Amino acid sequence: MSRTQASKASEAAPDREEALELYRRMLLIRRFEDTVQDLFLKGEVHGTTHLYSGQEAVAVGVCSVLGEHDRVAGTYRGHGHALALGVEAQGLLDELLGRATGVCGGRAGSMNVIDLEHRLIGCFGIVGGSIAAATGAALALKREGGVAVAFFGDGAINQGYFHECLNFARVFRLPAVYVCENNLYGEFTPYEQVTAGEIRARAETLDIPSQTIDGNDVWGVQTAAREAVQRARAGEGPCFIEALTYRFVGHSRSDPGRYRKPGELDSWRERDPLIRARDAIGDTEEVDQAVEAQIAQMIENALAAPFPSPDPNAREYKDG
Ligand SMILES: Cc1ncc(C[n+]2csc(CCOP(=O)(O)OP(=O)(O)O)c2C)c(N)n1
Repeated sequence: MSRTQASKASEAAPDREEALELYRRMLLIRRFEDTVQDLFLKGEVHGTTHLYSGQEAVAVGVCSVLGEHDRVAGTYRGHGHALALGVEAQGLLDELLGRATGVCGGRAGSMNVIDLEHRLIGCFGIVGGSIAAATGAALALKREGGVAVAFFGDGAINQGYFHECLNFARVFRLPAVYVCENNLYGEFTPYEQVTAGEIRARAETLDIPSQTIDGNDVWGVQTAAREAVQRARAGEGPCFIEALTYRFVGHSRSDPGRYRKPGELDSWRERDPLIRARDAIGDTEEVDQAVEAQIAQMIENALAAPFPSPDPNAREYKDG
């Protein structure tokens, strides 16, 4: 993989069917997140939530090139990673509402969803936890076949284990792809205020091929991810991708994001990954309507689902 400094936004969309599918996944994430925010404000979602709105092209582009043996570790902003992998949206919504029909029986909450059937080895509330988990998975996959992907934010690259894990992955040529979603902020702090040097340089110094890409261009992300995954599959070791993106909402819960510079949000909205995809595809009405209907039905189902039994010694947890 080449080490490019500037983003290489792809102009060419893939064939229409595939383009529509990528768009559908991004739209599902966007509407899912709007729904979660709404239900959170109504008191139906407990604890906290970190939404992914604005970053959809990163998860969708990367996950679109993964195969059945690959594994993914997401962050506490992980609803997007889960849906991009094909985790059932209904099961995920039920999970966030604490219902027994949720993908983890209603006990994981927003930050800690796991769905092994859909290759999601976990979402992690600990900043950078996904890096360690994916590196461990990559060690196993080196023998078994497959690639492990870690999604993490720009804040995670200042954690000690970022360096330990990437060094380990490079030394042992693990099939790992590290995807840093640089959305410009770590919680409420602009990343340049806490990060010395260039993000990509952290990987380059460990001799890990790296590139910075436009994270709001789903096809550009797909192209970069395909290259990185193929390289890892071929036994050539890990790659690092810095995807430049932006979250349209606050860090979590009801954060209105007042720390943003004036006009910043508007200028990123003009680069909305969904609008860009829609402009490239043309007519998306059928997909738009199908996703709206799916979401409306999901809300109804989720609110009607039962809560889990409060028994702390439930058998399934003892048996693992
Ligand atoms: C090890 C650790 N330290 C601190 C926190 C508190 N915390 C939660 S989110 C966050 C900001 C992380 O920012 P970034 O990695 O850029 O991800 P983003 O939220 O922008 O997606 C912090 C410091 C934590 N969860 N884990």
